[in-house]
Amino acid sequence: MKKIFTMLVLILGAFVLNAQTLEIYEIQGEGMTTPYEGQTVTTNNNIVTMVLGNSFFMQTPDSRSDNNPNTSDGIMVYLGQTPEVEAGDMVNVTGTATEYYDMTEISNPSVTVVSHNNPLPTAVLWDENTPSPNQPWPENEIERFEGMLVEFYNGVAVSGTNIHGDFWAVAKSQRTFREPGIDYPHRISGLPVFDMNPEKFEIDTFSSDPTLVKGGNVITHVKGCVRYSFGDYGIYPIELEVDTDITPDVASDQPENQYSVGTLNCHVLNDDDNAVLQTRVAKFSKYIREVMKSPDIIALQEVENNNVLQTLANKIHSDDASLNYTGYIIEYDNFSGLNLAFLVKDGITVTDNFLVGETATFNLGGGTYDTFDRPPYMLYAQIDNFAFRVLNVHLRSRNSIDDSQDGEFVRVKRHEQSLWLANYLQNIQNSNPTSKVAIVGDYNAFEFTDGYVDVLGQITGDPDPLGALFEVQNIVNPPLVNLTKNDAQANRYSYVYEGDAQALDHIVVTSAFNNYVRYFKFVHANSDYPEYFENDASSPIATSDHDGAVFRFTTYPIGVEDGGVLPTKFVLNQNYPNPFNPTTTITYSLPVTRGVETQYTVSLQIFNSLGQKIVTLVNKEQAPGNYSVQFNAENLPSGVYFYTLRAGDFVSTRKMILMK
Ligand SMILES: [Ca+2]
Ligand SMILES: [Ca+2]
Ligand SMILES: [Ca+2]
Ligand SMILES: [Ca+2]
Repeated sequence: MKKIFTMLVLILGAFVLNAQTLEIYEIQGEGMTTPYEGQTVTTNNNIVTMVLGNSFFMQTPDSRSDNNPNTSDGIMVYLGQTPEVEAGDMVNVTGTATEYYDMTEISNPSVTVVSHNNPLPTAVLWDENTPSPNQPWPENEIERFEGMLVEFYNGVAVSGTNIHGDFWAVAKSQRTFREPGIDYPHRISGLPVFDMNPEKFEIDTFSSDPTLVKGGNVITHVKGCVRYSFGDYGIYPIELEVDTDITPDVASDQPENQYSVGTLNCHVLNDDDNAVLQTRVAKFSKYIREVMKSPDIIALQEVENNNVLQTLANKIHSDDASLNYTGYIIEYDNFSGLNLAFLVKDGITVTDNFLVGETATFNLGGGTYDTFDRPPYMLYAQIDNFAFRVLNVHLRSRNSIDDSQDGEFVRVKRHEQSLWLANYLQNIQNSNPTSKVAIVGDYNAFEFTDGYVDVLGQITGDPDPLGALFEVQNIVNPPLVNLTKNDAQANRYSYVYEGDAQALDHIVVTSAFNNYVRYFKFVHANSDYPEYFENDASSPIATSDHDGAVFRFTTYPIGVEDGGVLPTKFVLNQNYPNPFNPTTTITYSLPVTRGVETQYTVSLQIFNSLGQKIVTLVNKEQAPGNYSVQFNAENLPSGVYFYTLRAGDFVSTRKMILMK
């Protein structure tokens, strides 16, 4: 028995040492790794498809393909030096079948060129279903193309080009967005799951000669070889036709009668290195002025200290002398040394500013923890008599949210932050339902549920019906308005993570404020733009990793029944119908007056012909706008009546006739 076994080992050993002649698809196999790993293999008469710096790709000619979609007909040959072959060469290769960080290749090869100028094998066509957008994904969904020529038409870039020359793409016309739910393959019964958009892959251009794109740019056509690197599949293009317009997507110019608040996460703006700080403030100045269009108030996150903030304010002023911003920052001791801050333009009066929630704590597993590492920062502002507040937030990120050790803490902390803010904001609404509050900043949460915590749903009182592990508690009423949902679906993002566009930053307003809101937009020059400009002081592109958002409002509300056109004078109109029986409608207008109190004390009363008051139809504070009131006289006798409108100093009376 022992003798037979020894003989078998010797025979196998001899087999391994002698090169086996195989087709490429046999070397690749149907699995995730080559069945010949570590063995010497020979494969003859294949076509070179692409030559890289120290390697090349080759593929089985069409005539010899196994036509098996589960095996790749292509493979990389790694030389470690410049290959002396060209695309179209037919070659014989002997070398070691290797899995180099899970990329199948033939290494230490000897290469013989058989002939030149052969046609390249036909590329496999990718489309909206290949790679599959659906989970569960076959393990070899892209592995089966590894090393092989593929192509697609009318795809789209889903990220900007990174510093290595790579960008994310899909072989379909729809961009990939973060979707509601828990990251697949994690799941909790009854809760939504985000499929992770498996249809994404990278396109690798070369850092020495990168193709610069931004997310959303159309890829008219790409053909290239599939590679695997650092956990992701990608294509090295041999043909690439892509839109390279990287113009920033900026806010419109601010109309004269509007005011604005913006938010921007500054991605660790510190003064550790003064040269870096000078470049960065130059970029921030451009981003704030040219992309955000100089909002009247800018809420900033991740600013280290007052020196940094002051340097930025000074830079903006030196770039445009008409812009005078005052910086507000409360340096709060926290682990990152990063703080919330405001820049406030001249013309806006700041009456107070303070942190909230510094003392809030929650309990978990016998421990007590701070609810906020970065307590929200409140600013009280006033424009003439129009008072409003801006609450700047930077909530706990989702990092480690799925982790079996730390995940629970992250989830509970996010839930506790949401609850604290919901209660705090509802207290404001309870004490004064007309409070105009904008809660702006980096929520580290989406406008929908992430399956664990519906952060925005809890804070706004407008929960995502898909639900969350921590059910939204009924605290906030009336609901707050997340302006993110006002922006076009395709524009709802401030951040891009591996090709998934997502809104982490939001501007939420009380419903009392929403009636004054005229404009909201995410502005884009960062999150899905080329990283190449991050050290270019002359460009606003790649100023931060987040994009900003801007909203604008007037100090007078949007007309309720007039389609937004506000009256410019007091009017009490003749009732209609008139004569009437028994109901009629009375309409009146309260004008917009710039720079003065915009709430009127309004009364509308009905009198009989003897001057006796019959009824008060309106008695309250009202904003500029057009109003309409029904009057029902079914219990009154026929006759002449009068109605009188008082609004501030304005008084007007009209006559009407009830005919029964
Ligand atoms: Ca095949
Ligand atoms: Ca592989
Ligand atoms: Ca492989
Ligand atoms: Ca998806």
